Amino acid sequence: MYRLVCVSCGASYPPDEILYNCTKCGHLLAVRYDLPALAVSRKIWDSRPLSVWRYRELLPVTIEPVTINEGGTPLYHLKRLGKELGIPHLYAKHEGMNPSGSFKDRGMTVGVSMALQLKKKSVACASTGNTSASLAVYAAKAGIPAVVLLPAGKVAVGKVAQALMHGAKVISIRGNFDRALEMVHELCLSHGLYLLNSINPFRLEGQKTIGFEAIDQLGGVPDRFVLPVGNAGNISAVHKGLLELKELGLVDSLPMMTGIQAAGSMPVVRAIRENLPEVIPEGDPETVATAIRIGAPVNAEKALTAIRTTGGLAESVTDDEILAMQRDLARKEGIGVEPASAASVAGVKKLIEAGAIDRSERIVCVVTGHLLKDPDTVIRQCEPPTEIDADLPSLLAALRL
Ligand code: AN7
Repeated sequence: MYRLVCVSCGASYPPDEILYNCTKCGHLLAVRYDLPALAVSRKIWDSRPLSVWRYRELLPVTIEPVTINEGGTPLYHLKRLGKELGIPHLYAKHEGMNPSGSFKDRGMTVGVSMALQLKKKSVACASTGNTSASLAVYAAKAGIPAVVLLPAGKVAVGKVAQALMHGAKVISIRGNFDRALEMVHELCLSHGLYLLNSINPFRLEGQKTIGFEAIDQLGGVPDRFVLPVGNAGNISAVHKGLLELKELGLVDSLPMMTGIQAAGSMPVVRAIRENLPEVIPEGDPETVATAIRIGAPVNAEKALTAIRTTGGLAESVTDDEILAMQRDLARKEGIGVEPASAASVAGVKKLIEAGAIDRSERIVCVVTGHLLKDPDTVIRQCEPPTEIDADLPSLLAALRL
């Protein structure tokens, strides 16, 4: 029903081959379905609950999946923020509402299911945090061991807590995410662990369902999809899924794919701005949005194509802009997200103010992870609680009543 196809040279491999790169040219592989042969129908999808597995005909898993109800996340109409920005059709897809609190669960339900389908006995990843938390959760559900490599001192505490509590073997390396990914890749090739970073073509299949769900919830294709970009897996995955819907005749237009990066970590934005054929890695990325503190995004090639071919945009936002939007989402919309997630909406604000986006557009921002992932960054921005003696006069004084 599908093959693994090189995104660059088109070389094709059988579906059960355990490969992360094309053996001919070294580029990444993607799952290519024989779309006309699939029994996909809108009617069947509509009869199922909103979730990753609603779209199972467009997923590679044939066994009973490892699932804990991922996807089916809310799409919120940001009326108050939209009004402030003068954009009436601004939406946020809150991926922080997934089981482990980030969009990574969509990829991991598929990726860990594929690990079992391919008879792998253990799984591994490098991570800025959320991937490790999600992998730990799904490996626990599957009953197989997981190894996760984290950049020491640069992972938000909630994510480390999850990886530890769900039983992964957690290794902190004295190096950044990009180095951790190189190391875990080598480990997996030499020792047979199944690699579940976004170079794994199956994991990204799960993540493409963000786009499917948003279209189903909106009742149509938005003009623009805006995503925070780290390794650029998610923006590539959503684009791939939408191309499949178009080829199947289920949609007739594609949204403008728009990627937002942190100003201290913006190789994709640079490549778009300077019209480079490929990204130039940044050796020392830095941002408060540690989830997207990635200098050498492995999926950049696909992300550049997604942005360019859809007429999308790429923009960077400063840490201050990210944190200001994190507060705005929390206080004006009741939506609690981690800094990387606020980057998408902060990017829209910046692009609107620069006149780069038409105000009548229907815009879906993907907010990727939950506020509680990174409580330290939240606490640092807020006044501490007011501590008082346990009597009413003290309470009234504290409230200035
Ligand atoms: C909240 O966990 O890379 O562009 O190792 O956690 O697909 O990499 C996390 C990435 C955006 C960027 N928002 O997605 C990891 C990791 C949040 C994230 C991204 C991440 P990609």
